[in-house]
Amino acid sequence: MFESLTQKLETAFKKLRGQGKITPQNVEDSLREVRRALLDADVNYKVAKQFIEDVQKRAIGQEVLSSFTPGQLIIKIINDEMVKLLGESKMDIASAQTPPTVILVAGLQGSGKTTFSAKLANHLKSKGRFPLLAAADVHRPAAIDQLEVLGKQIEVPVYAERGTGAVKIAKESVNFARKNVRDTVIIDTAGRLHVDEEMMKEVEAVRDAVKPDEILFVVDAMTGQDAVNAARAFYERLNFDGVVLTKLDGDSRGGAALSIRAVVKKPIKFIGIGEKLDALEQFFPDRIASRILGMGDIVTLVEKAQEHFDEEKAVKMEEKLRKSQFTFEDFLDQLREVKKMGPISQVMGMIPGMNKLPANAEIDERGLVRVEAIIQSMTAEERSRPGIINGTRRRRIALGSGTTVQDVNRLLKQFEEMQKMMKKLKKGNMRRMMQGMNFPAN
Ligand SMILES: Nc1nc2c(ncn2[C@@H]2O[C@H](COP(=O)(O)OP(=O)(O)O)[C@@H](O)[C@H]2O)c(=O)[nH]1
Ligand SMILES: [Mg+2]
Repeated sequence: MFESLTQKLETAFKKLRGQGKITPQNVEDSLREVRRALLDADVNYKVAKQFIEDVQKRAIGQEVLSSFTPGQLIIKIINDEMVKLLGESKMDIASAQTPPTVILVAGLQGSGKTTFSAKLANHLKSKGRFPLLAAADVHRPAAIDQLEVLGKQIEVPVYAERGTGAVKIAKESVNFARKNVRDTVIIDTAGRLHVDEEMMKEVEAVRDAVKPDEILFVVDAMTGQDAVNAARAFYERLNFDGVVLTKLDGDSRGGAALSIRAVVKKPIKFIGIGEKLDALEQFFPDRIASRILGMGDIVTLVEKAQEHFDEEKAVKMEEKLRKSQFTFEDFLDQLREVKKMGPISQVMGMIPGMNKLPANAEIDERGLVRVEAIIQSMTAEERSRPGIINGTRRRRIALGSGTTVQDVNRLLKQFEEMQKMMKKLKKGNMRRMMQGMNFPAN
């Protein structure tokens, strides 16, 4: 699913990763590549243009967060915008106040309507509902047979009547459902290879006859821009409620998925991911976005860091440092903030300034555990006035924390250096302070 788009986006992001700071220039450069990747994936050009503009606006506006690597931040922004583009949240299908709920399934020929109808029936059945399938595709004789075969497989009744029109079958199926206590009717209709007037009229007539609670438009994701055009045409005539994207298991380039919502302003509700009748998924925009980006981990990490890194606290901390009031107590606080976010090795790169550390500045979990142990072995007074920690106290602290006097000495020395360095810093500069907190593992 979306492999080539994912690959191209990765290339675009790689260039940003090396950069230290988000500037209008490097945002523009990388977004140009993102845009090209989207167009190659057959995303509607207007949609791609708007998308890039939105990302750009947010990226430039977020210079405060130059704390992350630009690559990580851009990926997060692109991810958020992609979720927005795909539609914010999943949507359930309508349910009629008085049963049966009537669902009309429309779309071009071969898009997967009949398969989807059966999949949906299967899905509803598994949720305890009693669906009925209605075979209202009367134009291809095999279509009714196909639905009957599928219905048998999932043990869902199929309403069919050979030699009649679609409107009559649809109406009768609703009556049949009422009499036979089926709570949901799924009406499978005929499609054509291309949007044509006769087909539209027929679907409209069916709609007017049964007044469906939900009209779902089925579209083959592999058809890219054609899918978008078909969606627009059906939308103008039918004002459908939701979209079903099929064949996402194939080598879909992703264009349809990314464009349809923006073009028709209707949610994608389901995706088909295979020919089998259980190959149906509810549509979750965030999952699809992270599949497209292939960067789920980074997005999660940036989110965690944004969540946990308390900007206000950091500013206060900086103030303290500049006044040399930063104590081991504060330091311990910081350490714990960092640890909340997850494995240190992953998280460090996302702490302001940490991403600038030289590659040989080793940080590992054990080193931090040791630092924490040392600080914990200090008395409250020692923590706030490290100056009083003489030789005897050092030995006691080493013993109490299961470390050596050298370890304690090293920590004290680094802490002192950090305080010195902080005095030289300009206001607002968090980076160096955090860098000062880089205590080597051993
Ligand atoms: N790989 C894959 N094939 C699908 C999917 N949905 C439908 N198909 C296949 O697409 C073809 C056309 O499906 P059909 O339901 O008959 O389309 P209809 O003409 O719109 O009713 C059939 O061969 C289906 O098995 C899907 O999600 N993935
Ligand atoms: Mg069909």
